[in-house]
Amino acid sequence: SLPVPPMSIRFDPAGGTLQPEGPTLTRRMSDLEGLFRDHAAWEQAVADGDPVVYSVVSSRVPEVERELPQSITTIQPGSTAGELWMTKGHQHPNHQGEIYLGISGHGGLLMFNGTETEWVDMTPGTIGYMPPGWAHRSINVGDEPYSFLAVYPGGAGHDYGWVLEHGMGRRVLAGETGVEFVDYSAD
Ligand code: M6P
Ligand code: ZN
Repeated sequence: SLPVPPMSIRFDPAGGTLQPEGPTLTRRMSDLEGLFRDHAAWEQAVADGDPVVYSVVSSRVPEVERELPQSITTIQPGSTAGELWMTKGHQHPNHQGEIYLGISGHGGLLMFNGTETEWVDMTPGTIGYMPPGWAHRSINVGDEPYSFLAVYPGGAGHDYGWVLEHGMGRRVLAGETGVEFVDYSAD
């Protein structure tokens, strides 16, 4: 990838785009295999139109060592068998930190270091900090799309296998009066 010059990057909330724009990723329900507690409900959701769960628009800053890429993720509101819609979640292979900034909607940042879990409630203006070694997943806990900015080291990488193997410590469910947490050990 080519180096980029110093620049200003604009986010257009209405269009959900960055200018100048970089790569865009769309994750549908079928891309979240093995992540929801209720496998049959997940399969049914895939069969029922395979909805878009979230999208990630990135700037042109490349994901390479010493660069500082950014992206904006928008998670749609929804739940599958009571489990709120979420990102896949990942660990950074070389344990590097990352920050998120809430832009719109209401979400949460679930972090897991293999032993402990942490939850950061994310509203517009909240900066969530992920220390090195904490896997992270974002969840939409509201009834409108939840968008946040991510800024991360270009060499951080995405280890999705770690989450499939270790889980995220807790699951985030839509309860009667708000968000409810259950341990993965309850699966
Ligand atoms: C944030 C950042 C990205 C990540 C995206 C979606 O924007 O952390 O690096 O790719 O969220 O999360 P995931 O990769 O877990 O699907
Ligand atoms: Zn990350």
